[in-house]
Amino acid sequence: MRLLATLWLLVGLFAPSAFAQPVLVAADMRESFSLNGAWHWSVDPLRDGIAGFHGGPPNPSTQRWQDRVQAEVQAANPRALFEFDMQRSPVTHLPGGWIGHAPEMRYYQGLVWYQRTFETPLPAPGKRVFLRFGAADYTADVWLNGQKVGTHKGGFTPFAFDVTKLLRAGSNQITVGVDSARTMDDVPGTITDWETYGGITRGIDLITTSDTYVDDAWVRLTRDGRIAVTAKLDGPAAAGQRVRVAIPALGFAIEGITDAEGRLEAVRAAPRGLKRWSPDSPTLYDVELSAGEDRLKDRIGFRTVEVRGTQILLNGKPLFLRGICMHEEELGKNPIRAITPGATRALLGEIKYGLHGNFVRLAHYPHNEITTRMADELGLLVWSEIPTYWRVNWENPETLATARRQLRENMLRDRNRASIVLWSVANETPINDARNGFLRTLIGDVRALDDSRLVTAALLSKKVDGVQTSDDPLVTDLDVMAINTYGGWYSDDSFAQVAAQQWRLPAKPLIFSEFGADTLAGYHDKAADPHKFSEEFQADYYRATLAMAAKVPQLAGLSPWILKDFRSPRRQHSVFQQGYNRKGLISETGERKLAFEVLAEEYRKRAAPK
Ligand code: GCB
Repeated sequence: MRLLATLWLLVGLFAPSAFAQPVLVAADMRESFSLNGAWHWSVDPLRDGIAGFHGGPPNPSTQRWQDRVQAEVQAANPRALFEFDMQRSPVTHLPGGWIGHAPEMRYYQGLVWYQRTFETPLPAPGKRVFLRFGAADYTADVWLNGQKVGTHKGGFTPFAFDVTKLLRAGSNQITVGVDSARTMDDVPGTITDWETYGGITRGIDLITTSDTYVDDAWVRLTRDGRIAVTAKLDGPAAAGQRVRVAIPALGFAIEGITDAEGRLEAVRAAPRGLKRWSPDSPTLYDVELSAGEDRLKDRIGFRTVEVRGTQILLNGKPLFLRGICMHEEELGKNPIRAITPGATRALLGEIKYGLHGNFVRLAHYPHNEITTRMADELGLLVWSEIPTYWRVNWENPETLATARRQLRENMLRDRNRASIVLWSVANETPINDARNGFLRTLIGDVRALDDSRLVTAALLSKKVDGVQTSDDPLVTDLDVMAINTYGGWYSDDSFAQVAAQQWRLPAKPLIFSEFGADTLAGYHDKAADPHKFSEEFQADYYRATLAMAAKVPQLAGLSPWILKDFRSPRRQHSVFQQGYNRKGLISETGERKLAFEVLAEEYRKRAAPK
């Protein structure tokens, strides 16, 4: 059984067809041409653009991607029929979820077409051009000048296609069909406690590289104090190519020659002068990679993270994670998931400077790469997660393949981010054999792709003889156990009972990865026993839960739920929620609730030198 699982793991990870898409590591640091901005959009609720009404190919009058300039065809042939007109469809600004395109898109789940034209010179000889999307939720089909370039499933990870041969000098037309519909075979499945934001939610770029280029490069500090490089070139001269990785500020370089597959593994003692990255001193170095004609830069921090007994060690020293959870949603009245450096700085700044935090759990899926870069810069440790959330079809190998692909895309995008210390494979999943096997495969993938960080998953607990405990067999597979706990919110327990709650858990580092209470900012209840949804209730709930947590000996960190109120279609209390999960310590527009100060005070104390 174990042998079979290992074989399945190896086949899945290394079969060329399964992961043929380029990685384009540090894509945001490469020469690029942004396709963000004005795009035409058009809904297609019955998916006529994809298939005809008898099945088979779509009717020419309804398919949106044909390589024709509609106005020209109609000028030549007045009888030509088009039942759409992308070039005269409404215009929106991308990236951003379609919830912001028009009020009637609020609950739309289905197919939306996007189209724009752009002018570009032909790629110079010896150059390659990739069309890259930071993310599109959930399935994206992409055409360039009428040619299908590819498909991608999964709403939160990047994907790119080599379009060098499809570009034309002068005007080019790009068409994207984005379908937000999901089933329980997808990841996440159909039920989430957040707005999934259908659409093209992250940047769209044309990225130019040399013919042979560094597709993947991972540069890190090993636990035994060496700098290690794992690189993969792609292109005609990928094999036997000299690769050089230099850190000019340290006068340091590693060189090596790629093998027949274009891969390189190299390692060298770290230079004496290396300053380690930490939340208190988030030192980043310019790292330059060169291979043949290709040049790639990145900004990388170097640190180690490991577990000793019930402690998490950063750079060899025990560290308490003073964190909070966050969804990918900007502050403001009508968020559309359009993350900019300013938007993410505002949120991470509240954690770092408002709460005195050093840690953020990016729930429940990979966040924008702008955010993980900003965490590197500001000095915030990161928990990075894939959306294996609540329930998916554990028995379906395709579902597992989708989860594995998202995990891999996330990890390859972000392995160079010093801020990331934990990879999480799931949130609050039910214990059963199929799920255990599914998640163990993901844990195996994490370990195969990155032996320098820790693996976790947010788990549930249960009460046995009045004591909270976990019987989740997965705990033994994880480096750090994480538990979501809502006693006093989803139960009627008094605050005294919450504070007195005892835990019996294995001797491993524990993070209380969620606890929280819905609260409408500005709703006050000064009674001795305040009602739920009031600011006073939330503040008392935090006091009680923090008192409970402080008594758990293996506690290594906290990430309460959640920094900011966030859109969730499940939350329809007409007075208190109005389509928002209100467990934020700040409202959707950034007003701080009373509990903000309760947590800030706790973190101030925990941060103070002992
Ligand atoms: C949870 C989930 C989170 C929810 C939260 C809540 O346990 O992990 O996604 O939003 O509880 O508010 O109930």
